[in-house]
Amino acid sequence: MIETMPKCWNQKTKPHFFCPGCGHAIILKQLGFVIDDLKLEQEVKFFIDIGCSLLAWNFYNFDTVQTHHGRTTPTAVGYKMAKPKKVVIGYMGDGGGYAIGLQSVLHAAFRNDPVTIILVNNENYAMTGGQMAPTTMPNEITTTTPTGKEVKFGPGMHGPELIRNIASDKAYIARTSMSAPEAVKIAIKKAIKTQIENNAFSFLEILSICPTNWKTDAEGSFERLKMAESYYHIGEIPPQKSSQK
Ligand SMILES: Cc1ncc(C[n+]2csc(CCOP(=O)(O)OP(=O)(O)O)c2C)c(N)n1
Ligand code: SF4
Repeated sequence: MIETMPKCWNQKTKPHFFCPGCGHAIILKQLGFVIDDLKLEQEVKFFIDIGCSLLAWNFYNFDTVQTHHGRTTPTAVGYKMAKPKKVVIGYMGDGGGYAIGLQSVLHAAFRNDPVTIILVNNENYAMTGGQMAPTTMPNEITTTTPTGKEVKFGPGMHGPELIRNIASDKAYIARTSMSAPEAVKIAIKKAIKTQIENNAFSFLEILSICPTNWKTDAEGSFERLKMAESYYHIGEIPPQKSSQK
């Protein structure tokens, strides 16, 4: 039988709080299926950021910890240090992970902390009204770049590629897109298995849509997502051959 909803999904809190068509909800559903498949409901501790990720605070039946903006990674890492047998997942937006919380993500990768970080890249600060984020692409329109992001603000940030440079070779670092939910599920499973089986860091960026701030309908959202998919490389980012970290 094909399951339509994860078993670890808290049914009492559905319909959820995300805007209609939001990518977060599609991604969180895939995460739920992975937790079911790996039978981790009792083992997992889920840490969420400020930003639209906070709307997941009651999404599942398992324990979820609400952290401050950009502080999800150190909170998750601290918990893992205290409870090494638990499976620890941090979930955040591109603002939370690549702007205010970047230093914590980099240190966790550098130390090879055995946690899984899932970062949803919708190219804007969604919860605060759609401002430019580090991942906003050149010429992309946001509320603070109404005529398109200018060259002086730099290119869109390639987070997984940056992290790969300092991460252990044992770490799993990848980017995927919510346009392919099955691929999202496979990548999340790989990331969590890296934590459990290799006792290593894992980082997954997922390209996503924000129809509310993008002011797009379903077709327009997926057209803009396609542009992100051609700007940002989709797939695993393997260790460089010369490196032995
Ligand atoms: C220390 C601090 N600075 C700024 C804010 C305001 N703030 C709340 S959410 C947010 C940005 C969220 O963007 P992102 O992390 O990309 O997540 P999204 O909402 O796009 O999913 C900001 C700047 C805050 N809550 N705390
Ligand atoms: S503002 Fe954007 S990211 Fe936030 S819930 Fe709505 S559609 Fe999703």
